[in-house]
Amino acid sequence: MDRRSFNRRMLLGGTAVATTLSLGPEAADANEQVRVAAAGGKVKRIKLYAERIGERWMGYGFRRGEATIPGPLLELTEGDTLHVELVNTMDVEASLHVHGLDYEISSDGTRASSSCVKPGRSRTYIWHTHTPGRRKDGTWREGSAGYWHYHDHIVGTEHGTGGVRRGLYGPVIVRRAGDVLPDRTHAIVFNDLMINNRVGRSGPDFKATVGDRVEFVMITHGDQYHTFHMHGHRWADNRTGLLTGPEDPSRVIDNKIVGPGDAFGFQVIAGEDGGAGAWMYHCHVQHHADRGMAGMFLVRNPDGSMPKYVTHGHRTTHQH
Ligand SMILES: [Cu+2]
Repeated sequence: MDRRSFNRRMLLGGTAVATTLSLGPEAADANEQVRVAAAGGKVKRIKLYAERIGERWMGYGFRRGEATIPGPLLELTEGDTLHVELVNTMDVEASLHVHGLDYEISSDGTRASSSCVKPGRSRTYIWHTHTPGRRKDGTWREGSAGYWHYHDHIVGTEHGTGGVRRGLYGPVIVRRAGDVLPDRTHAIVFNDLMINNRVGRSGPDFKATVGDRVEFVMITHGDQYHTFHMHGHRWADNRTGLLTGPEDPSRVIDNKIVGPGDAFGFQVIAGEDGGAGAWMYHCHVQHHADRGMAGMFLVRNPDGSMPKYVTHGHRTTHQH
């Protein structure tokens, strides 16, 4: 795990554990075993600051003056509870609204529920998660596990349109006990025609070495529909992005339609099939890609070498 992603992730309830999961007889080599999530059930308290970033942007951060876009990854395991004290250092009201988790109406983060935070004040939002199980009526209740996200719901309009546009959003991952843990996690947020609110003609690049288990959380905001595509890698279109075995019927894809409010995620083994290279990821709506909705998954060889590539944003001089 690289330092940057480690600092920006909150490990709740010790998800990084020594437990390993045997993938079957063909994975008998101990070095090939993966780390898996331990059982949840813990209560954790964190502070999140809503701040201005320069004149133009806003973001969430774990410490004053350290807000980022996207905000920090909040990682839980089913059964965990998270108390988030949101400190609003801005001169406008802000809030925190989460998708996918359990909360009472007082933690909804909306004007309608009077759960926003005035300038200079703070408020604690409480998020719960639960394991799957059978209801008394015999039907199956889903668990909280999934790739989710949080965002402001009050800046600009009662839907947080101004806050989301300026960068008040971030990823949430709820794992199920036993889920495979990645080496590192990156968030990619399509927000109108920006990726992670970067200006200019490109999205962020993400570095890895061949063989790394890399997780991506992909979130969409704004007014546009997109298609998220990654070169040289594929994933399963299910909760984890991983097939559970040879009988798993999930479709394997490398391109997915996404719209505002969506989140999904997946893990890949960097360069597993194609080796090292500057593997593009981009929106596959052509005029979105041409306007800069693209970045690189930079996968190096273990010896640090890398096939040559042309930096993205390079304008072609003629069309084919
Ligand atoms: Cu697009």
